Amino acid sequence: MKFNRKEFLQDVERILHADFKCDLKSAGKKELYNAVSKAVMLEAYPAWAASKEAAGKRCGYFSAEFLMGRAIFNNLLNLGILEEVKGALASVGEDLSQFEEVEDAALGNGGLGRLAACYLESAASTNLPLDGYGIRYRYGLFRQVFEDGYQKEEGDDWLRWGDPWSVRVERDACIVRFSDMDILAVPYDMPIFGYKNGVVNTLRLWSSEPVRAFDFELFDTMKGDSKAVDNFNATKICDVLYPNDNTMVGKLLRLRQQYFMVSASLQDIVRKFKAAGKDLHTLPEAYCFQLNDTHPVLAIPELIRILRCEGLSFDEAFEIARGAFNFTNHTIMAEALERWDVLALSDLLPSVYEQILGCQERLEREGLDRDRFFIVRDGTVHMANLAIFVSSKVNGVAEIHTNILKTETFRNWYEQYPEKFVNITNGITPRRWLLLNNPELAKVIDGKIGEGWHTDLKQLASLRPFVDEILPDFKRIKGENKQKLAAYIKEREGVDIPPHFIFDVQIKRLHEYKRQLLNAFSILHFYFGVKDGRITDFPPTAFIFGAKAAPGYYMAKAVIKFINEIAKLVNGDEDVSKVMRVVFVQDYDVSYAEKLVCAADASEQISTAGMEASGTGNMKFMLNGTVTLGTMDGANVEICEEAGRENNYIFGATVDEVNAVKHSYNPWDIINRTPELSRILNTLVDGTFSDERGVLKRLYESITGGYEPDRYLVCYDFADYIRVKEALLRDYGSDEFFKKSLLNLCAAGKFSADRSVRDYSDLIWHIG
Ligand code: 26Q
Repeated sequence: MKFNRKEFLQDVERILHADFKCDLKSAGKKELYNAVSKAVMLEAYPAWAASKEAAGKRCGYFSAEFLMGRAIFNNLLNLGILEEVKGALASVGEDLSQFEEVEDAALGNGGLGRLAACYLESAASTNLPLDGYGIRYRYGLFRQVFEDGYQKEEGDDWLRWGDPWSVRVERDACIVRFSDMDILAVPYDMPIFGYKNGVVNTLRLWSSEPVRAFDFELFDTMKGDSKAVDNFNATKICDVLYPNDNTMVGKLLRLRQQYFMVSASLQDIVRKFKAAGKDLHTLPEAYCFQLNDTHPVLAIPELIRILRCEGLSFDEAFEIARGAFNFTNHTIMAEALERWDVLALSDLLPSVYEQILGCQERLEREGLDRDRFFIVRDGTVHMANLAIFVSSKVNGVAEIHTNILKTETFRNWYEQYPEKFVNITNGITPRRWLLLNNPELAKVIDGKIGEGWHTDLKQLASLRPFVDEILPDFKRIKGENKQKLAAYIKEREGVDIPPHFIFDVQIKRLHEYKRQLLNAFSILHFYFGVKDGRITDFPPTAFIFGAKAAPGYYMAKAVIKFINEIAKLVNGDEDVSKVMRVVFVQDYDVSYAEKLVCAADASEQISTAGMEASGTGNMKFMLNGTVTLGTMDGANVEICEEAGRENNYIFGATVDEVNAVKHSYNPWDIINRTPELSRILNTLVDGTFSDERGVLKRLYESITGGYEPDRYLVCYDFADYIRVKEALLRDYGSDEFFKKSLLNLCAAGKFSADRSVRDYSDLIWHIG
């Protein structure tokens, strides 16, 4: 984008006058943020309008979550005006970095939502016509604070800072009908700027409003048969994001949210398609839709319903749906697979349910065995089965994950439709996850191999011959990033972390299968070792955690309490704190992640093998030059393929081993012959830690007792984890170690989301 400092500042000034009744001299932080952002929007409008009108097939990425993070810096970077705006503001005595206080847009939980955000950015940057469709939650993912070591949740009022990057497009509003109420859906469009290429795609987020308060004319033309309109409940639909990650909640409001977003999106798309005078049978030539897990799968029966209202037969509508939809699975965890009660669904959405039954009937007509293939069975609608049956393509998100889908989770379906299943390994955008969060390191890379890697990450491989040469710069920059992070942690958490310590980092949602507990056990192992004098010369290490637990996930919250208690013990111990620190940072989010991944020395990716579909945090660390301490799970497998297993720290049971032992496994066999482990376990029940609510006791029981003790094989992998973690900590500091870290960076090319969206386009969408 062209940039003229004088005109830009004039725009800012004029917006301040009109919207805030102030000027550059008197504007507060919030006013300045809004005016600066709006001034950029003014400049970017022509490109946005032009992109919208571009001919050719487009893909709609349907997702209940978009975890966008902070927009301003990314937008300025992609428009190529980051330094210019910084300079312009400096010339009037303002610091661009003051906007680091602006709220993250956290309209997502974790990996699935962040992936959607990375894909939008990468699609725009690779000139692919991909638009996001989702919900404009009034409150995003809760903010987390610790009180006495327990997680407490607070509302996330992300609009507090205003929303200058969205435009309310009232002319595209439409009505979504439930059996008990009609709701007005109003879209807010956010521009998605490609990296220095002039492309602007759109993220369209729907907001719910009462119909009555809106436009009676529109209301009448769309409805005809006026019935009572529920004013009170309308906004409730988009009130808040459900804070679950890899678990399903069967709440009716969640079902309303899902239908609300897909119905509005499809009505809008079909309406425009018809208005352009096109034949509905050709819809799949102009549009395809990617279903981000099962959350938007109601789009399938909804499209069929809409087409039938347009006069098409069920089979005609079905063929169009089959041509347009594709489905991504993100999890094999049984508790996350969506199922809805037939009575609830048919009661709320009778005509949608009718189409679901139509799909089940069609399945039987196609001769599929009812016992092995079903969408509706035993009073339950199985959303993944509906998605697989109707979609053209079904994909997993890493090689190992797709293989598990084929051989286990969806084995029947794979045998029936082998050609439907494809793998698309996840990726991350290198703009946010290296250029923006680690600009100094990016500059060093530019200096050696030029800037081509910004949009062609495979070029990082050509950095390999320079690894020795840039080692001093790499070490220095990592050191500076660690210093900055330590200062930030001191400010936010009040915890001192000496920057020369090894930074061992585990940041991700809190889930038993991700095994933060295994990490916690290892810390106690080191603590006792140092305390008892068994471990001498322990390499000084800071163990850093960041994670939110779903508010209703008892065990996850217990793990947070446990780690906070360990932190208190370790940091408060005069002898041990010389070589160990533990901190669980509060309210971990995208912006915190940006600071953590560039300052880490070790990336903890320690899920039970077979359970983490892919992981994308692992890629972010790798791209910033960090070794992985991990299991052979998810994308870790491919990270090792690319970077060399010898350059990472791999431990633990493999998927085959997990499958072989899980049925006969008894943790006591291990605990009984490992006094060390039994001592660690006992801290949960022997008064070492304060446990007035008894949560640690329950944690103890989850490992040692019940129907399936130690489900996630924490005890099973304990010894090997310690062995490999010790090796990592001992290796740290040598040139060998830093070389390993850098070699990971050089090998990160495959994990660019640019490659992922290109794969989607080549194998599935056929756009651009
Ligand atoms: C379902 C029904 C009702 C309420 C909530 C949900 C729900 C919400 C979120 C179910 C699952 C999720 C999130 C899943 C998720 O984030 N999966 C992660 O996806 C990443 C991107 O593909 C992978 O890298 C991770 O391995 C995977 O855990």
